[in-house]
Amino acid sequence: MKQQAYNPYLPSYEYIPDAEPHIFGDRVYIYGSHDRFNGAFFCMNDYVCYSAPIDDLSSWRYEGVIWRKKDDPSRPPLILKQLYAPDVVQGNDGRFYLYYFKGSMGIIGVAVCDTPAGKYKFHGYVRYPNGTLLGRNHESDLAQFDPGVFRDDDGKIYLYTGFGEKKPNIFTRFRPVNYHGAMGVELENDMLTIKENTLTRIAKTQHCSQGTGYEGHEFFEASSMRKFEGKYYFIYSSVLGHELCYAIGDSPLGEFKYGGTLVSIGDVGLAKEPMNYLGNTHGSLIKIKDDYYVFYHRQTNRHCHSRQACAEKIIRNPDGTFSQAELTSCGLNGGPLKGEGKYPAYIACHLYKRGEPKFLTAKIAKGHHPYFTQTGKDREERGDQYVANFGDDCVLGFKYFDFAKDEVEVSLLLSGKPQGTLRIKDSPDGRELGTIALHPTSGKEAFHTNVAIGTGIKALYFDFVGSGRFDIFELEIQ
Ligand code: FUB
Repeated sequence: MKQQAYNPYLPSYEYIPDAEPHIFGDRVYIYGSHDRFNGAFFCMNDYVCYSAPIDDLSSWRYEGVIWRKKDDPSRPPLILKQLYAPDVVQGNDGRFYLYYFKGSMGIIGVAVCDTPAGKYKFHGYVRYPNGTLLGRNHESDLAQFDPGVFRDDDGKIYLYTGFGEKKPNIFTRFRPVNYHGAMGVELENDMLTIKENTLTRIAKTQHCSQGTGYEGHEFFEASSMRKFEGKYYFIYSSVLGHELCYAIGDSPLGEFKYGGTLVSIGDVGLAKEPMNYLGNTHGSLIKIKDDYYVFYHRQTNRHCHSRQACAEKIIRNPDGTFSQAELTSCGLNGGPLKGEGKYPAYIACHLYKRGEPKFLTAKIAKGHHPYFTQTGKDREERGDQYVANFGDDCVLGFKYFDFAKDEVEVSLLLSGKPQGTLRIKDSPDGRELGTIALHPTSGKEAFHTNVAIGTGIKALYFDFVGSGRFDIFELEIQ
């Protein structure tokens, strides 16, 4: 029997941001960067891959390490070894090509493999027809970053990259300084050489957006291309960081018009205040069977180096536009979770302290803010992620459950020093369904009450009024 699928959809010890989903055969594969839990920088681990059958998106299989930092022949120093967001495309020779950004050199590396998730081998660097590497023309090149690759129905292969930085900083000083747009090129069949005269600017950055429709949501990073029903969708992370946006066009290098926001990791645009702590996000769109999904990453652990892969169903409208997807706990499940059973607290889709700034900053890291974390060090087993540091005016939300009974018992497993009242609601500021008096615990303790929830598809929210901080491990509905 199929299990239920949650957000994040991979094991809770897995920190994979920037995941690009692709269907090869009858499986969906994700290719992302690989954060180290509690790492000092982004992307400190080697690339790993996961895949799931397209008819069971709850069953993700670990495919192992597909590319290591040391597999690239150049040897950058220290942090410049990080492997940032990659992408994979199947070439016309049937092989699979992995594109990654060589941060230290500002260039794009390519590795190749006979299967979607085997051990990739170094293939070369993307270059102009005269042999100059893309990104090494410091005067004329656009800044390179986050390669996205796309194979059109006619077999032509395209590469998209770019960075919308305002001005050079310590991390960009090795790269070209032209931040005036994302760019696209067509590649030759060798998957490395740029076809003569195909370099085109795609989405607008803050440097060139006035009067274009991109204002306020200009391109920043995370280029990705998809095609649905003859329309081309350029997906990117905007200057706001916390959202994925799209631009729409009629050809792979054609003019792209701003389309809208696909998802925000704080539901900004849908909610009256950010419903999570915000940092960057990156991902893409995919159609799996009859449904469209947006893949993205969330932030955990009070800083931006422990990001996790999530996905939501998204509506493509008859006119080809997409409506912004809301954050849920049940993204790939195909519908709400059962309104009974035990659920880990880390599948909450909203977690924040009311009325406080929600950008991940040093203040958040030190302050009295709730967050997702795990015990111990980065590892590839024994996930035990939980909600830490919950307290007065903090909010924890799960969406959605399908309740079959009018009345259910709701129980939270927690530990810590709460002294006050936990309120159960159907939305962050909605109807109060019940309350539970909390007291300090010695170890983990379950607190429960009956609530008249009513049958149907509902959200469950918890907030706390009182003193003391506590950790939350599990939600149980009976
Ligand atoms: O994961 C490292 C960087 O953060 C990616 O390359 C960007 O797109 C952002 O997600």
